[in-house]
Amino acid sequence: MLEDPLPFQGQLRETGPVVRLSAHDVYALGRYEQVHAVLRNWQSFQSAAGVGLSNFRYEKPWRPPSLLLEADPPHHDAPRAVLEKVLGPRALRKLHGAWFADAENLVEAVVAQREFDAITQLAQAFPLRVFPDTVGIPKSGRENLLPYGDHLFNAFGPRNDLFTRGDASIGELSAWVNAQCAREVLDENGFGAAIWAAADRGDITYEQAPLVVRSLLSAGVDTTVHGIAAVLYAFATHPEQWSRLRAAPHLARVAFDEAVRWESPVQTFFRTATRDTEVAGVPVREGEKVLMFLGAANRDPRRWHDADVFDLDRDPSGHVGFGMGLHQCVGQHVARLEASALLSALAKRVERIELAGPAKRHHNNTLRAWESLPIRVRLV
Ligand code: 4IA
Repeated sequence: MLEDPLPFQGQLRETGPVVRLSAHDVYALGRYEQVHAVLRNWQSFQSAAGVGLSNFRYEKPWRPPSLLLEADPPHHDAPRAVLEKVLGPRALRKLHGAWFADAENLVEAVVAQREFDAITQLAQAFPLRVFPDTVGIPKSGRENLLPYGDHLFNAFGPRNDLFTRGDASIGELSAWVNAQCAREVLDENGFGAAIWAAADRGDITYEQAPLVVRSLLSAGVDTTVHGIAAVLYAFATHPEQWSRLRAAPHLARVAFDEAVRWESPVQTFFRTATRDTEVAGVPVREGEKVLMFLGAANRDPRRWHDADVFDLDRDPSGHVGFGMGLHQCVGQHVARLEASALLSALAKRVERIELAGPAKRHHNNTLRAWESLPIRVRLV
């Protein structure tokens, strides 16, 4: 199932607009129309009871809930407004030059090897080069970022082997992450300091600031790593699309969004009904969990023509890979900037990109991820 979720997602979509998963006592949605509708309806489908399988009304969350992900209006809105500003297009314009230059340096060194693992050397290496520095955390301990994220995304459930194996080290990882959110340890020019400055202005409280920084470290690393991995895998297996990008490098952003649609690095999320309601005429009682399969919706043939095809000529906007509605990924501009910096650098130097061996999946309860992606490149 984690190795290849596509057959299940197809069955889910074809079974009906709402499917009962009796093993977990939840409703599941696989069609675009219903996933989209529930994501937009925060009034009837809340996030504050957790967006994983665990219902925070009855179970204590494994960490203090996120002020963004696991909150609803009105509490959600002040932290959201702060991050929208800190991570918005205006703020990112300042980073553009440095990130594109950094991507060139990394790509030059990596492609000189001709054969390499695109996961460790590009998809992980690039976000880890630019993002932690930009948040402003110290250098030491950064090896904790990916394992922390991996556990966070496993912890959305179910409580299987992946979850329990991560449990052993999460105390230490969490302690390290939480320590990076303190004002004293953050560089004064970074996203982290900008969040603390918002507390000085009274836009959020001083109690909220470290948790908002924690959201950056939680949601900003593994997601971009696997988003970039998705687009690299797509190009390695679609040489004609690589040629298309090389002929029109401005398509880098569209390519990234199309890869996010096609692979859906974040595969699933829950909401919880706040009242007796319905989805597609099926009654859903107050307090029930609804599981949305973003990956299934992003390949729903009712919404997408040739849904399984990675195609730079389509308009992928409207995909739910970043979510939809008021929780829609607040870091998506950061992710697009990272991906387009890397793709632009590659497109300049690499004429052909192909798999050099079997790609290996990394299993995670929420993420569609890669362990390794052996790549061979032919240089221009
Ligand atoms: C947070 C959905 C995923 C990308 C995500 C994970 C954690 C947080 C937000 C989003 O800790 O705020």
